[in-house]
Amino acid sequence: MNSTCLVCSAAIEPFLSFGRMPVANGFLSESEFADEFFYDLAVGFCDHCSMVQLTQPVERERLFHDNYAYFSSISTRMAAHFEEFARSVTSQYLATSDPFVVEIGSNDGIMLRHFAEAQIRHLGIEPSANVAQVAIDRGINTICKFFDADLAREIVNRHGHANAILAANVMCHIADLHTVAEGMRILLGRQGIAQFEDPYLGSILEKTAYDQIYDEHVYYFSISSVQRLFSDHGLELIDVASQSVHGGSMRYTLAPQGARPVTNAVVEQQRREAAWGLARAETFDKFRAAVERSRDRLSEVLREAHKNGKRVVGYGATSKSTTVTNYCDLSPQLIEFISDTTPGKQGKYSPGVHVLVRPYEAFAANYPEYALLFAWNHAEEIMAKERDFTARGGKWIMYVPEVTVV
Ligand code: DWN
Ligand code: SAH
Ligand code: ZN
Repeated sequence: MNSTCLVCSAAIEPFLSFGRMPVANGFLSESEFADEFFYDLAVGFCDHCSMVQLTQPVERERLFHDNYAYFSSISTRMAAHFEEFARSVTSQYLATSDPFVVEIGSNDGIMLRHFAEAQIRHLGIEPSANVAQVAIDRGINTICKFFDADLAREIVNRHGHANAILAANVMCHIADLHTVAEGMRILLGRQGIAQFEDPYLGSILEKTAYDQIYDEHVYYFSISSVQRLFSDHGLELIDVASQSVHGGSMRYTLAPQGARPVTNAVVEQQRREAAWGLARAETFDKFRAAVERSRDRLSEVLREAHKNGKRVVGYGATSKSTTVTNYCDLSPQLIEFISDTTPGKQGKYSPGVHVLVRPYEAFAANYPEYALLFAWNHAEEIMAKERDFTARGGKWIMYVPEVTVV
């Protein structure tokens, strides 16, 4: 099925389809099975503006509401990452009198809390009411709305221009990026900068991390697609920096056109993207082939374990796991349950395939032979705390960058 680019309206063709998918963070109870919502998950590449994107985005109110399942502060590693992010913004961009910081998609305040604690003027924009409330309870100024150009005007009227706009793992979630880019330009005035980070297309392709593809991730950014999108709104990409979190992210720095020098890092990363062929159809065809191989191999490993009477438990009920379990058809027959530390996910079933999510204690109380690491992006943190599991002979099944049993 052909569709049109969400950024530039050119025609695009999908290069990879996953079939029918439920909402990635739509953990549900048994009584809700009958009414579960499904859509067709597929990604395409726009030849015209080089944006990789979902061909059929899901309505945002289905994804972000007063019962959003992801609480950012759940991982120690991410808490440390955002503390460092806040520190670097403060020292580089806030050395002025009475600075003002705005964060888009501030969730439970994992990053903004550092500005609040330092008594720096700050404002979080977070449409999911339950996670926003956690931030508010922590004393972090938060508005429960979707960010757009109108809201940016309101913020300028009330608080003045922002010295820094920050956004982590949220820009790629917003289908209408034009109103967001426009809002950022309005909110920044002439002096400010914006910094945002998201999973990087180059890393997703390199690691065959196809599970980053799900409803909330509408876009898979590269340097060229980001540059092009924001330049239409008077914002220039002045710096980029790779980040190791979430399996390989990119942090982009934007400033009003001509306001600040462009670093070499931008030019170098662009050169790398050209060499990799990040804008060539063959690159995406190769990715599709690698994804299909990965799916077949993982399915085989799990079916083999089941045949041999081995227990397999999923580790981390991630959004990403919804793509994997549904695409590879991993039913409760193959995965006994998924262990997760988020109270709101526990006792519910995973979207689509309906594997039960249980508290971490259920994993620790009766170790299975295999743990399927859905939270592979937190592998270091998790392996460090699960030495006892491996010491007792437990094995990890991993599927990024390749299906392996270790
Ligand atoms: O982009 C997004 C990122 C920032 O977060 C959102 N669209 C949604 C979400 O994606 P995710 O669900 O794939 O994120 P994580 O961080 O990979 O999720 C980790 C999950 O694993 C959480 O449910 C918590 C759980 N967990 C656990 O049970 N034990 C995590 C750790 C570190 C643990 O030790
Ligand atoms: N920044 C956090 C949260 C990422 S999850 C982190 O990196 O851990 C994505 C968050 O963006 C969710 O909390 C969601 O409610 C929020 N969000 C989605 N669309 C948004 C929009 N248009 N404006 C502001 N926030 C949005
Ligand atoms: Zn386009």
